[in-house]
Amino acid sequence: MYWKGPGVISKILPMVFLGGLLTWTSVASGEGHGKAVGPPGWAVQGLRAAGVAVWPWQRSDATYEVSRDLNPFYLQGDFDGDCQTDIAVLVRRLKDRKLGLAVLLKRGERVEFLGAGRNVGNGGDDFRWMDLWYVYAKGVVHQGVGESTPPKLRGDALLVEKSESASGIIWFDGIAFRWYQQGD
Ligand SMILES: [Ca+2]
Repeated sequence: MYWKGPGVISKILPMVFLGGLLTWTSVASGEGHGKAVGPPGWAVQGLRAAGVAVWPWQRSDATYEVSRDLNPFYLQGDFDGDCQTDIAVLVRRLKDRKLGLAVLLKRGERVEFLGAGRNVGNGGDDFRWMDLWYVYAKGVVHQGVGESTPPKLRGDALLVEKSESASGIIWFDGIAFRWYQQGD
């Protein structure tokens, strides 16, 4: 009475299998919903070397994982001003889920973590407040809310924002990334 017969199972199993296969192939090929779900190929190696799992199945030996909680979850620009494209990727530190950015410079040879457990000015060490971010193209930075002099950008910067609330510019001074408060 409890045995529904092989007919049902033989119909369900292939559907489950096929569904799983389709999901896996669309993730692996980066074509889910018509947009890339992974950073560009050149960045993946640098991220992994810095302990960032790009895909969930890489977590076992990773300190961070790529977060896809914001759209976009990575931005490209020339953040150190050397005329090579760099990339900033949204990441989480696995042990405490603190959100931040991994910035890859020099084609991934140098990786800087901002947030995700590392303090960056008023941004703190957890960027979970951030709901908007974009590239602030190299140019003039206007006076923010504080007294401090706006930075002279040597490359592109990142503008990180809690919409209709606080925002800051994260810029590279030649040695390290720094925070400049824009609005609050
Ligand atoms: Ca660069």
